Amino acid sequence: TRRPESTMFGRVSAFVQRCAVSAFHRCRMHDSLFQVHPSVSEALAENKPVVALESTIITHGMPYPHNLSTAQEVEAIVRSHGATPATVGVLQGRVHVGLSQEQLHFLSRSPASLKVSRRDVPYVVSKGLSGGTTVSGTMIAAHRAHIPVFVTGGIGGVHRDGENSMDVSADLTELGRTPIAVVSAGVKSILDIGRTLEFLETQGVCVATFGKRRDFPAFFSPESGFTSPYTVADAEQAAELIDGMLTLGLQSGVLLAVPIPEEHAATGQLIQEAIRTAVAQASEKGIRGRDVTPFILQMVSELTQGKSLQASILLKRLGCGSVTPPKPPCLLPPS
Ligand code: PSU
Ligand code: MN
Repeated sequence: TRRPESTMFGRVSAFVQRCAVSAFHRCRMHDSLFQVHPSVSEALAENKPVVALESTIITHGMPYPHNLSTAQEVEAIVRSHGATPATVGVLQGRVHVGLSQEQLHFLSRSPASLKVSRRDVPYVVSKGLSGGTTVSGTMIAAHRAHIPVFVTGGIGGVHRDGENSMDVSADLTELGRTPIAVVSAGVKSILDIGRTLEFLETQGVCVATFGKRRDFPAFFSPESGFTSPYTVADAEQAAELIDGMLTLGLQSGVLLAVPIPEEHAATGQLIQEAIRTAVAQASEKGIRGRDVTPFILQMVSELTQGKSLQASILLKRLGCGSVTPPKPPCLLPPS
């Protein structure tokens, strides 16, 4: 008779068994792989509002020190509204929900940070690496910490030509499988917004624009040429929508799209046009790969500088106003 290990099935099952035993011991050893900051757990225990925040913007969206000051500024805004910020990130293999000042500093200066989406979680954790969580990575951690609301800038979407490349952000599938309300300024117009909305429908994501307008916003612009299936007039209606998602036990999320405020719309338009020009110029000049982002940044900065002081201030705040190309890439061009 053949020993079980000599058959293919035997070898596979022995391997799986070893993995399971090892994973079990690792789990017991590393209860601390998932860390919730005391300020966050206290707020949650007292039923106080908590807002989750992502960190890819810190690690891959802006250069230091703009990334740090922006992260601190956003946390301060959350606090000024009486809520507790919970910035999510992975530090040396541990998933953190809520970061201390030291941890924010660490993440904003850590050059080896990875961009952590759902698929990256097992790797960064097992290797003890650090990274900024994308919308999908942040949703996973927020859900595990029982935080239902998460605020970000722009979410990922279906890329242009995505019907061929299949470059569809994991943010969209995450919204389809995790009951979190993601509040964002919509989807950047460099993406295929029409297909993004179609895909969100397929995934069962409830999309609503906040305010009076039905338009689905495009980050820099209050309109994208597409409409949201729904609108919520105010915070109370938004809360009712989230309540509906949670009490019915839906396993899918909500996307609340908040358009750029009226007073910034003109500036946003200016930046968007500059981006469009820069992207066209880059492809015309045959600029490729890692040179694309610095080229676009430089050109957007030049194009907007003279035209509007407000635009350059906004760009500076986004970390894109510097003439020396920042590295890692800023959040303006395609990620
Ligand atoms: N879109 C933006 N700015 C960003 C991102 C997207 O306008 O910074 C970041 C977010 O963290 C988002 C991620 O979750 O990129 C999506 O990346 P990908 O397309 O590779 O899924
Ligand atoms: Mn992608």
